Amino acid sequence: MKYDIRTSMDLFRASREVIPGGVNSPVRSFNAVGGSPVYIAKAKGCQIFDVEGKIYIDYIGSWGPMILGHANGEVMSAVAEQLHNGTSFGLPTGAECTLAEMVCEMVPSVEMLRLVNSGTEATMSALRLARGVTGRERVIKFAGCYHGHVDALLVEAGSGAVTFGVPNSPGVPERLANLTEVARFNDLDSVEKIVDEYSDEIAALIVEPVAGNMGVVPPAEGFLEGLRKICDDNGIILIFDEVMTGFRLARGGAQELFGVMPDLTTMGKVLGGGVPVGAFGGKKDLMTQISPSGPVYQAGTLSGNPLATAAGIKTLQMLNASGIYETLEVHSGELEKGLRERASAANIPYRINRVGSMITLFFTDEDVVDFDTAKKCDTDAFGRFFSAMLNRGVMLPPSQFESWFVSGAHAEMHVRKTLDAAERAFEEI
Ligand code: KE4
Repeated sequence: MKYDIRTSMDLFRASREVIPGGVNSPVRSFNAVGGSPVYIAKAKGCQIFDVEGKIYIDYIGSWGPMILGHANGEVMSAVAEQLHNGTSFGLPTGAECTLAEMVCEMVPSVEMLRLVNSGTEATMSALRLARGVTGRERVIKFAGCYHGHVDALLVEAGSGAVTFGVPNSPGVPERLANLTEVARFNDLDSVEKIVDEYSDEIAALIVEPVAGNMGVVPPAEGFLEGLRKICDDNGIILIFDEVMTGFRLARGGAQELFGVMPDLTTMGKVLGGGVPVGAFGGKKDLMTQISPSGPVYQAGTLSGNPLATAAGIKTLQMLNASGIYETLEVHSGELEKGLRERASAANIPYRINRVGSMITLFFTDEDVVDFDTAKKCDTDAFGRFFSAMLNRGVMLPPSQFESWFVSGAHAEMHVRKTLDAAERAFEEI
């Protein structure tokens, strides 16, 4: 095997010649935190190894999929076994049916689903379905929520869009953007106002039930229940975007945790165990409107491909078999508690929002409850903290507006090492 001895800087220089910004997804560029990206050679458990041999405790977790940790032995064996039997056929396989049956058993509101290849495809397809079945065109989203780079949803979007200051991306036709109404997360009045104005024109309301793309922002008491009622009263399709929360916050995702059932759910990340996958699902009367059983067209060459279904089935089997959610809660709680203690001791203005194994440390002295309060954070302070942690072998997501992810592979000692690094980093910044 040709051994690549190039450093991260060498690779970044070369990549920028042939890939926009040198990366295949903007948040990987480290633009938001300064410096240049670290190129990864391999990963195992909760650790990642860069091309120069440096080792980091990883809280990116591929932005969510790696809930079991990197290169989990059983998942890798399942994928390896499938590799020898072929990677894609363009014809149906039994594994697609098995994975769909597992999802329907785990996610309370899902009776039927379609597999796709990314979270973006899932939300794009769910939106088209909602518009197709209602005959309406407008959609409601929330400022700071990110649902992939779907044209209609790149309006006041979170994650990389806000990190790079393009929450409303060029290239999205104004006529299309004008069909997207933007409400304020945790503010039911802001939704009521839009519905009062456009009620019978609104096809769908899409929300991250726990926002993860402005940093972690939990739903306020009654918020999700309020959205459910508004949608019921106005014939609006309620879409929970659980691409990040699905299978992570509970077996059945946020809808199980908070007990509020959407009409459609979008999924991804954990569902593929790190192999590209997405899915959208819901009640049969909606999903049967999807081609070929219904008129709403949706398709994909690699949808439900054997590698993704092999990884997904094994991942979900392991999530169902283990007490991982209890372990995640213990270690994530220890991380939160330790960060609070150390940030307070260093007199750092901070807030921490956490739901299960999704956590964000905000550099601010104001509670973060929506996009406006999230944007008040001191992103320069976050950048300094990020670098100080990186230098001490801890890889945080390179943006203030992201969730950290704890995995089942993060043990007590990794949390302790992280907190030791944080103690010194708080002093340094
Ligand atoms: P993908 O198309 O990136 O697979 O999924 C889009 C998506 C949809 N919905 C939610 C709630 C999401 O969080 C995402 C993608 N999340 C970001 C991280 N915040 C992906 C990281 C990236 O863009 O590189």
